[in-house]
Amino acid sequence: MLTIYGVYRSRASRNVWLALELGIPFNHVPVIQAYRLKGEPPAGMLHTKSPEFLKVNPNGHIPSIEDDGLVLHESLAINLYLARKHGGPLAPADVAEEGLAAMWTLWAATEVEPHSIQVLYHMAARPPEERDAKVAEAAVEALAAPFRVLNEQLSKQPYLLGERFTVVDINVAEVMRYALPAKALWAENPAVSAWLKACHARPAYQEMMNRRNAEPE
Ligand SMILES: N[C@@H](CCC(=O)N[C@@H](CS)C(=O)NCC(=O)O)C(=O)O
Repeated sequence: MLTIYGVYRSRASRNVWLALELGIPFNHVPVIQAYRLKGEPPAGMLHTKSPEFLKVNPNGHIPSIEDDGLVLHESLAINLYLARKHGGPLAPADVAEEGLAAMWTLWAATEVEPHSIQVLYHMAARPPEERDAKVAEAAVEALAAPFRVLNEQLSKQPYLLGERFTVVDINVAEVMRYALPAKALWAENPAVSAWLKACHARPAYQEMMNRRNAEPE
């Protein structure tokens, strides 16, 4: 049985979305980010620096999974593993698609996420007095090129691997989502906007978001 460690308001959302798409049962252990705690955590709740959780993930980060004795960290790698394990249309179908899945996933992690997370922090998530407009501006500027690359790809085909929605769309959509506050980037790249809208219309995404919104902020 799969166990997913990490509150829904974290990168665990990526794994929960995929598990719901796959229709696989899972235990959810809501480990919270230590930096979000104001005082002691609710009784029995683990956080990212709890000794019990550090035994699962010595990096002190969420998410992690445990699946039939295998422990994995890194949200995007976890998704590639779960898709490969369970197969079906969400998984890469052959070695060429495996290559493309790794390429787009690593592209999202390296070319997009370092900037999209800054957009999220400095345009939306942090209290206004902790936001830095210059950091936000630099992040938006850095995202112009990757947005163009993605827009070109999605102008040719509806999803990243072609005609069907796959784990690759989940991995890239979850990283791109952080850039939503930068409205101009989305307006300038209509194929990216249409693709994200289609990804977010999926029942599994909406179920994941309902669970996330039900969690205390
Ligand atoms: N590259 C990692 C990043 C994991 C990460 O930074 N997770 C955040 C929550 S989304 C975390 O655990 N923060 C808690 C902390 O730094 O104490 C992944 O994709 O899984």
